[in-house]
Amino acid sequence: MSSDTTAVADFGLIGLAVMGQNLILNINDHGFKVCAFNRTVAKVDHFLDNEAKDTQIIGAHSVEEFVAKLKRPRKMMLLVKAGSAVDKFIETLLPHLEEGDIIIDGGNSNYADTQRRYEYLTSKRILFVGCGVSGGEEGARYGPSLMPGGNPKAWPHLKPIFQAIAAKAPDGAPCCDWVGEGGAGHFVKMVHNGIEYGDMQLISEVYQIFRDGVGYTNDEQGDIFAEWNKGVLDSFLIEITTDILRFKDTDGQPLLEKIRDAAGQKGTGKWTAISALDYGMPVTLIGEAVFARCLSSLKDERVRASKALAGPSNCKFTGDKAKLIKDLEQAMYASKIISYAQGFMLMREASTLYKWNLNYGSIALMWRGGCIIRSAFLGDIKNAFDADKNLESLLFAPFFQKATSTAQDGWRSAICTATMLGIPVPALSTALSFYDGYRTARLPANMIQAQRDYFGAHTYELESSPGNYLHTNWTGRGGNVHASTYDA
Ligand code: NBP
Repeated sequence: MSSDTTAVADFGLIGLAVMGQNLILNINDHGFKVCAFNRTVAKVDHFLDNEAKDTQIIGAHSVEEFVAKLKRPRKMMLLVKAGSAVDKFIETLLPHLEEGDIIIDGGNSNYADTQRRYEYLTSKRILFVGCGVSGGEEGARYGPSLMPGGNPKAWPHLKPIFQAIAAKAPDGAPCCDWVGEGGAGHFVKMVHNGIEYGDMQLISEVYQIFRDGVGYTNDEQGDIFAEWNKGVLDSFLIEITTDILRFKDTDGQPLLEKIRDAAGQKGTGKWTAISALDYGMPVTLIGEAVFARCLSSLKDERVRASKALAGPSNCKFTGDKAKLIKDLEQAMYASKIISYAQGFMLMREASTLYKWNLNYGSIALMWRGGCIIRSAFLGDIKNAFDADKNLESLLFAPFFQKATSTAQDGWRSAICTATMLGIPVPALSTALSFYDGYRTARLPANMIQAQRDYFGAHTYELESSPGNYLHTNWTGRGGNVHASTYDA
């Protein structure tokens, strides 16, 4: 290995596990000199002698040596376990850094931690960037989707490296652009993961209708998904679903059918749902997708319930199969539109609260390649934000207005079919309920307000005088004193 101790490296990376090693090799491939460091220092030499052999990658055996090897302003990324390891490394690095140096956290950190670290490091005159990295090991090696946010002064220094190593969308555009300030990068990555939960749940619901309702074989379903991948649903997840449906175990039987139906989760879908509740945004589809995983993991209880609880007498589909396939394609497409619209609503709310100045068109562009939710459809979202930067909701974009309007008959029909067959479709149906709720000028919330005022004197507003809170003594008993008005 090189013993050079002068500042020669364009970029430093700390964390030599799967993500770090692959990202370093990717950066090296693009002509940048990288210096590697790791808590367990022996891994540095192992990496240099093996995976990084015959590259221009260099290593360091201490934080001091690592910092000394970086060109100014120093650019260093942490790819270590999310949580206290990030804070620990920041504290270890700080005494060796100078004003204007850049620390990037590329791990799966919670955006609130990123916001906190951004504020702390800004006070120390260090430029902090929280960067969502999507695409797993393969993405890190050959092109991830990168979602950097934090101190915008860092971006001009990072842009040439990040855009070189990022995945490229089909039109060649890099799947990396500046997301916004503070914790924006990790927030956007979190919403990306939540949307991924939603897309996966939608596909799973359609698979169950095909399997249990229609009785299609896995190969027959594989053919339908392959066909869908040529249309509006064209995406990585539809593509891998086709492969999964067609995949045979060593005995020639579909492997999929042998897999236990209890879904795991690592938490980013849950974080998205929690922040949706925190910010009062109706991100219902991701919420249902998280709960559907929770329900799936109650496997033993469900098996008992399957024997105790009755379903409909007819649970086999006997209608027009070709029409059902078309309806389900439209139902999935329209539900996806709702899910993305909800995700962008959540980002807009957080952006307003934290003053992140989120760049919505770029976010759609960043998701077009290198990540799990990559799809042709994201190009349409990008176009919608290009046409109107201040788009209130994706559903107001003429393209998506038309798409949901065209899809709605099939969407409604598919949900009716599933409901009559007793097949659960939480994501498909919550999307439709949201659509109907969103396009309803007068919802029944007046009843809720009246009830709240009746039992708790919580007050209500009249349509004729919004902002003016009134209390009625509904029963003639009790007094006219009302509770303070508040929004929960
Ligand atoms: P891991 O998440 O498994 O973390 C391993 C690294 O963290 C090693 O360098 C390890 O050092 C270091 N580390 C740990 Br563990 N505890 C530490 C501590 N207390 N102080 C300092 N260093 C510590 O690695 P990964 O799977 O490569 O992921 C890296 C980051 O990227 C994570 O935040 C992860 O969530 C995120 N991410 C992962 C993927 C993926 O597909 N794996 C995708 C996107 C993002 P050691 O060698 O000394 O133990």
